[in-house]
Amino acid sequence: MPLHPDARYVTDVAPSSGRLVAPRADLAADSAALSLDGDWRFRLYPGVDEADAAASEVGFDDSDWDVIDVPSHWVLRGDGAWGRPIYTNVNYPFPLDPPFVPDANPTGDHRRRFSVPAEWVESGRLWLRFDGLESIGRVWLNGVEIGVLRGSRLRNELDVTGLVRAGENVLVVRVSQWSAMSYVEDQDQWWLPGLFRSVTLLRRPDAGLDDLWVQADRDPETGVGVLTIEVTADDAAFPVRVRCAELELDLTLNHARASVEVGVVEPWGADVPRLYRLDVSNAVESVAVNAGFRRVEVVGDAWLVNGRRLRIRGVNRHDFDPVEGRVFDEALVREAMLLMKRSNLNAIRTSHYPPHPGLLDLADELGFWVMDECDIETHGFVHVDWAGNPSDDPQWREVYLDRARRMVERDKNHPCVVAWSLGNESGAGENLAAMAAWIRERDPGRPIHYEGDHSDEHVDLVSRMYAPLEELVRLTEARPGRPIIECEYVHAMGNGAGGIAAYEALFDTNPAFHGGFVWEWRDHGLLTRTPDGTPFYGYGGDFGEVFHDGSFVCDGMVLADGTPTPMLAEYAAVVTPIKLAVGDELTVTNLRHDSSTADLVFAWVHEVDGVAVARGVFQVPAIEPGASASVALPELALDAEGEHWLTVTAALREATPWASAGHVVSTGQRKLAEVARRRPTGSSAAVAEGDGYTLGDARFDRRGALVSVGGLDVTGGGVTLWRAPTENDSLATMGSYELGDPATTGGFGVPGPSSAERWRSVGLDRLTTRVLSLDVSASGLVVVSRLAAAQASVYADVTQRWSWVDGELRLEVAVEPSDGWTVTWPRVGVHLVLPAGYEEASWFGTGPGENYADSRVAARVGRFSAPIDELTVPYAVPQETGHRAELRELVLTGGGLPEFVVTTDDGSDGRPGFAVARHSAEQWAAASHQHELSAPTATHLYVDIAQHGLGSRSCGPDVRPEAALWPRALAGSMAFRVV
Ligand code: IPT
Repeated sequence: MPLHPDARYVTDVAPSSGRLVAPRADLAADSAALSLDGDWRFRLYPGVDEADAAASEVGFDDSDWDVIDVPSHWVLRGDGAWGRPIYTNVNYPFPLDPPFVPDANPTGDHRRRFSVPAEWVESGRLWLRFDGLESIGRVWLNGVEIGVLRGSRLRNELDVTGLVRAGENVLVVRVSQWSAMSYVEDQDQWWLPGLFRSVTLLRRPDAGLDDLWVQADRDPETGVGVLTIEVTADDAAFPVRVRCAELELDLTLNHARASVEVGVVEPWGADVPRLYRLDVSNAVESVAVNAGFRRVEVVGDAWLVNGRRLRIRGVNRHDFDPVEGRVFDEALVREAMLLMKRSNLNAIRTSHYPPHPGLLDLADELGFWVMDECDIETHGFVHVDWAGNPSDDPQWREVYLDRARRMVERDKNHPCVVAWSLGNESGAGENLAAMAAWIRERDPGRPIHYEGDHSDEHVDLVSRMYAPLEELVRLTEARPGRPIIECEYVHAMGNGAGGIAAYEALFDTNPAFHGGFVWEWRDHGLLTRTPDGTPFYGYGGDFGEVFHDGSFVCDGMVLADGTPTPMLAEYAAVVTPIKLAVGDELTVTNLRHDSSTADLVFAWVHEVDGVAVARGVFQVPAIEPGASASVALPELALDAEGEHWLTVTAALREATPWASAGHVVSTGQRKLAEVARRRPTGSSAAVAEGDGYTLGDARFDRRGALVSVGGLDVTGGGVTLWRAPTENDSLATMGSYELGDPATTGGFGVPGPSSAERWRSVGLDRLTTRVLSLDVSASGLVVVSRLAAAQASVYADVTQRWSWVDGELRLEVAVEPSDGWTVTWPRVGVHLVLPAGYEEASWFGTGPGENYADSRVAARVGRFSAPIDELTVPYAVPQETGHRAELRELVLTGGGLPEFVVTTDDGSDGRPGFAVARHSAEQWAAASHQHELSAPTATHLYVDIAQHGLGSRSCGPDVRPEAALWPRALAGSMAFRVV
């Protein structure tokens, strides 16, 4: 049965309708407002047709309805009684049949009574504001229908003057999950219906300051500021006074618009977010505006702010919380933004809709370049080659234009907004072109961005996502004289992304590159429970969805619970604007936008084998943005035995609003010398004993596998080539270097099986061992074995030379692949199984975080210690984690167990790295959530001679050739000791 005529509005292709107020700026006014947040009566219907027509009537009895708090998403309340969240990425979770949506269209009636004081209705106007509701709302006030609201992440205001009564009023909002608008809101995120942003009744005085636009320009040459103020209000609203004590400004406007020169001003920028507070007032209302003086321009291939090219060290950010969904919490968001600042991030793309306005207030205050993106995405049409795409269908033109208007008008006063983005992944078309034209006309002061149309005709910034290096280089030729950015890159899903430093190095080669925005800030795991009550962060499929996109919603630099992943530290180290080159001297380069290095202390420490022996501070002159300076290294004594390292840090001299004094902005390191140690000689003989062999204090079984060391159960010791695939190993959305020649494929390679699929196809996850020979001699035990998988003709031969020297068990390993391998190897590692119970690890090697061949910038050489549980990262999907390259010495302690010590040698293939974990690669690979891992029964130690890089192939380029582990002869040596 088709929709009842009364319910057909849900499939109308139209902007909001009803008693709408023209879109206007988000203003901090002193006029009264009544928050309607809090408890509302709530009833959920299976479809819009089933909604109770009488519910809109004033006298309707809702006393038996449920209660819901606003703002909220009803699917995140009610313990499943009100439905569950659904996750899809590109796909629509309903048939592609625009503008229609399924009959099963969860529809929630929200009812609230509120009282207003009598004087509110006696004079002036009353406006009802909705900051966000998903995806469509029909609204009645005191039984009168006042509007149909569309545009989930955009503000709507309705003029309800004359409808509000003194005393009790009844507001009813009927929100449906699906509507025609869902076709243009196909962002990669949870579908979360509800009244998820505030509802407010505003008392608007007659002749109030309805809309204001303050443009604060600053001449980059002279520093002179010009304020242009535009007031949209009744004639009776004038004169309007604009005051700013700091600027000694007191201006009276008698008409809508005025410009005034205010002398030399300090610029607003992401490094130094200098705001001037303006008071704009008239007889009835006063509004506070934070003005930031800056000029944004695109000149040739330069995207300039205040005359300097921007370098975007950015991140894509969604409004997201694992409990509340898209409901905004100022304190939590501030905390996250402080962490961004401490991680050297200076820019945010508000993927993929205008954020809660509070985000922009924080960005103004703390200093972030913001790309404000409109609430438009039609990605699912890509599956039908964009046939019927709303972006190019005249029927949708007004919807697109309306959204552009509502974004620009709401957010126009924010100095942080330095670009408007038309939306995301919506193909190409006339409606996008019309949006660009409207925005350009309305606000020529900010460039326009949109990635989805690679003709780049309607935009000021040439933008790509996940483009590999080669594609970016090609773009500089294809789009000469234009600024280039990556609006999404280095996909932070699971363990990765690797290869960040290669982008940074490329960006340094050509000024047309303005940097990029990481995809993305945070995993969108939603807090839920297993049937037996274990809490966990769920992803697609964990909420009973029949059709979903799995863990692709967990791809952030911080986990769902807010814990930073190692990628955040890696990104911070790669993009730091303070470059420290420690060579024969220290060279400091300042790539900040607008502050010198005067706020930094440059300290050094000299360590021998990771132990500090001397410290000092460099006298570095204040370096201006874009400049460098060099100073001499300290004179140091380098005769002690061991490795001599000089580590330099640039740290904050004083606390800032985002970090405490001493916060490290950049680190540089150099090995100064290595004075060789004397090595003990003289080894014990191996002897056959019982069912196996004895070598010093070590025992082996009859096939030469380790059984114990110094009386401690230490088993295995064989070579493994397998790692639990990362999501970059197991997903292959965008092609692979393994298959494609970068020169002919633009660098993406051609689509092909993922690394994990290839690895499994040759049985790397199920290798078997056959001992080829076992030599027992006076110098030890030599075991040669062959690793191969069922039905495979390729193999690897492993030679293990065990010896007992000076109280420790030494192992030299050599691995030799057969001919015919066509896949990379995940790792070449020695796997030892120790008793469960070890608690702590301390090591001399690289750290503090995990690091791989293509993610090693944040790692430094030194001594570190950590609880074993913190050596691995609980990614949403269990996967390879915890590798730290170039180990020298590792000590495991705790659990009442004897100390277990591992040392390595620096050989022809470098020093092995290590990982210690509660679970094995096989156990990780078999689980799809952390809570599926069984209780630990062992401590797993991997000493890796090599590991494959990480890459970014879950969405982007594969591991680059220089970090790929192709089968080759490899060797390493290590020693084990029980104390
Ligand atoms: C790109 C999307 O813009 C973003 O929303 C997110 O889905 C990201 O990828 C992956 O996590 S689209 C991709 C198919 C290039």
